[in-house]
Amino acid sequence: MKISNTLLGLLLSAFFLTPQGAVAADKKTKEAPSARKSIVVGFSQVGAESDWRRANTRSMRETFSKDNGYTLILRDAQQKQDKQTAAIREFIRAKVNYIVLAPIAEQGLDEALREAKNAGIPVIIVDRMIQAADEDLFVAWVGADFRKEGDAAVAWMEKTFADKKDLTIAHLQGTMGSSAQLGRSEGLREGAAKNPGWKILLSDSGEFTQVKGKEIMQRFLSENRNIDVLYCENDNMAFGAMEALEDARVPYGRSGGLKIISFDATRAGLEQTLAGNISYNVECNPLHGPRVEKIIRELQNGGKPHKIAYVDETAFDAATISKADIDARAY
Ligand code: GZL
Repeated sequence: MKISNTLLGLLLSAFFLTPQGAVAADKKTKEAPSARKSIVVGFSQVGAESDWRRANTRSMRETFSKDNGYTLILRDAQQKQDKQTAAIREFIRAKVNYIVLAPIAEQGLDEALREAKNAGIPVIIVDRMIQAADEDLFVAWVGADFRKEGDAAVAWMEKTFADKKDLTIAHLQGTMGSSAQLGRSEGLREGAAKNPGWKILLSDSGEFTQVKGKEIMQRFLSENRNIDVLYCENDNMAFGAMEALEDARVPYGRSGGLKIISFDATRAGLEQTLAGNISYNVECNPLHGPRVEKIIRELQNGGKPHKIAYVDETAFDAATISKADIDARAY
């Protein structure tokens, strides 16, 4: 009995061929990994303004990979908050399973986060904090204790300048209103209040970028060259400040003169610390990917993750850092 091609085609598609023509995994073989329903994560990232930020993005991309069972939708806000609001709304429309947010500033996202909550999408905050009107607008936060970072820098200043009655400080701040800037600046302000001889003569924001850090340092130097300490709220602004100091032939670091304190302890920042150009560098760990994944796994299993989780951090002194310290670093 001759079976027509059409009938044969119908028989095959009924039993073996999926509509796309791929052979369906039969019941006996393990489910094909790519067929396992991947968890869709929408990640709104601050930008790409610094080495720290790029290391943070790398950590998230490496963790939320296809091979690990995820689909990552990453949106770079280019340090503009309205882009973060738009990204959160895009994720809601896309019905992602989780929203991860690295907020630019502490205020201004409540409305979008409330929409995410009403859509039933859990929000995890990483890195900087938000001052949400309603604590339930996010399920968990993981990041650094920025005030503690500032206190570590102040403790080093108190030890290093114990015999210096008067101390002139220039303060290069990060993005105003970000938790990193608020905490690190508060640490310095409290330190100056405890040490009457400390004077914060110059202060302005370099937006955590190298270009702006150089520009602000140039302005500082045009106003006052008698600076003992530059308290710089991240490595990239410190790199810009060093360019300005070199252009102005102002000595700094091991060669005497101005001492630079920095934050982040990125690889490039630690190389400058090893060289003695940065005198003290306070770590701010960017490897949040695995920590966020642990929170998602807990939620997937019906668990209740800690609302607030601080990362462990250390600091590096130019007087004691070694090449081995840098080689041992994961970023
Ligand atoms: C700190 C992070 C800051 C870094 C900067 O957790 O928010 O933003 O210190 C980065 O390098 O731009």
